[in-house]
Amino acid sequence: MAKESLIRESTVERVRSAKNVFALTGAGVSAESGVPTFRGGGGATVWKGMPFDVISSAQMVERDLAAVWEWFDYRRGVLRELKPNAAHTTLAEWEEKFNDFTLATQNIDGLHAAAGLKDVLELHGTIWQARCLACDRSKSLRDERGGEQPQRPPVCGTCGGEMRPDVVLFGEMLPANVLERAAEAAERCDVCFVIGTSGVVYPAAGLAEIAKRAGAYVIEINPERTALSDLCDETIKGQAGEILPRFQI
Ligand code: BV8
Ligand code: ZN
Repeated sequence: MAKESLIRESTVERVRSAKNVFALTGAGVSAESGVPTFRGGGGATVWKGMPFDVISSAQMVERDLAAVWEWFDYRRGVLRELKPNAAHTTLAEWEEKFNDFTLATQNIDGLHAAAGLKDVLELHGTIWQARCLACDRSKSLRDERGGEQPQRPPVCGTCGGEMRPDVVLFGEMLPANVLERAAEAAERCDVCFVIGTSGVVYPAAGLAEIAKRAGAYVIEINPERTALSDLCDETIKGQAGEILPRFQI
């Protein structure tokens, strides 16, 4: 049994008495569901020789949309069988327990919603939708069965245009309304959790800075130190799925 991470009683009390809680999550919150992270564990994800921030970039959509679809179809295939873990389910329970709980995720895997979280701020979009390059309409990819080879790139049912993954790629703006709501929640929270993120991708990582500047107590949950660790009031070293349920909110 891995050594239990220490959670200070004073921290548990502080969280239990918090009115407004904001949580920023990254790939690490899905790690215990079997979703590979991007950077942790000593190596960045590479796809067909391209680092993921090259294949997951705006210019790749122009340069090679078919390769972008191959990359996201591969990841959807991995995700299709995976389930939320205790971190996702605990955070979904917290939505009912705090009078003001907002969660913003950098993840595109849909696992927070699958765990029952009703209002998920998906800062980087979702792997489960396609969006038309011509008219911006989106459509769900949920009904595509694994194993089939659906048409790629998908064709927009409205205008016949080519569609792309409905995901925010490197070099692209985040959905303004989503980022705004996340920033407002970070601004007003008493406690900010930073869970399972290496804290290198902006503007998402900047949400922890907003919370800190606004006077929140910032708690990081991560087995490793990150780019945000110095900013946090404390880092609880360990796995999110093991630590979060122990707050017993
Ligand atoms: C933007 C969707 C304005 C795609 C993602 C040059 C040109 C343009 C922009 C930039 C540029 N240089 C820098 C930038 C800004 C860039 C950026 O921040 N780059 C970084 C790398 C330096 N940002 C952008 O481009 C953003 N847009 O700036 O727009 C603009 C517009 C035009 C021109 C200029 C500026 C858009 C960023 C969004 C990119 N899309 N995802 C996809 O998924 O393929 S980001 C991608 O990284 C994922 O969303 C991922 O979630 C995210 C961040 O990674 P993490 O979530 O932190 O995951 P990571 O693997 O890194 O870490 C996991 C952590 O979990 C580790 O710490 C590990 O220890 C921990 N862990 C492991 N197991 C557990 C655990 N923790 C807890 N429990 C466990 N069990
Ligand atoms: Zn269209």
